[in-house]
Amino acid sequence: MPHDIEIIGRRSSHYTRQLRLLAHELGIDYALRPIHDLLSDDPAAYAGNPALKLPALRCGEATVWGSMNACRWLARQTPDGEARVFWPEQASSALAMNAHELLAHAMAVQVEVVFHEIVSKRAPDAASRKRRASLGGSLRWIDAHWRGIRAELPIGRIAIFDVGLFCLLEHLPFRNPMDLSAMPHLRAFAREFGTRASAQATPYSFDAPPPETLRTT
Ligand SMILES: N[C@@H](CCC(=O)N[C@@H](CS)C(=O)NCC(=O)O)C(=O)O
Repeated sequence: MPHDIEIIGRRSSHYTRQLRLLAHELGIDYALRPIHDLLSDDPAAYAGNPALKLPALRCGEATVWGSMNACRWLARQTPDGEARVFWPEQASSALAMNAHELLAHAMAVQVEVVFHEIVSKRAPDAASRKRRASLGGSLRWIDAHWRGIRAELPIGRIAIFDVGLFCLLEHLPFRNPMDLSAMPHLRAFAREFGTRASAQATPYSFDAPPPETLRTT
């Protein structure tokens, strides 16, 4: 590996897991540097990202913000890494493009649901109902079009779609339990993908606080 690689993120984050999981799939070593204070408004806490978002990837002199940029940069660290991955922009039919759009949206709306409802404990309102309807609707659409979507994902390559979908589906019971009983394809997919070594090496957990916050004096 040409550089030491550091992922700056959180073990409880589905976007961070996407990146970690891809690193495991590609056999790339990395160190995880946890971001402890999600409410910090100092970009330095997020590897310099002024959007105050995670994850980021540090690789030699380069720091890359955003999970998709980071996945691509990571894949470039091995000779055939980029070619082994099926990237969202390689989806060519309307069905496959729409599936990627809905997954990207569902991952983003999950952050908002967790932030507003679980972390901030805000009372439900019209906006929170719409967020939930949009998350559920996106997942139901993916489940309903499952066979068509699968038919367009190449066998033998690591589809970012699969990596992201798995990270989202496992994030639901971890942070935002939802009834998926009417989505049999998604449940079966999560079960099967969860047997992969990369999935088992990256379980969700909350990062321990930094040592100074453990001091009692
Ligand atoms: N487009 C970004 C979105 C990342 C994102 O929303 N990350 C969440 C954690 S899973 C985050 O930064 N949450 C903190 C916040 O929104 O304040 C990416 O793909 O990396």
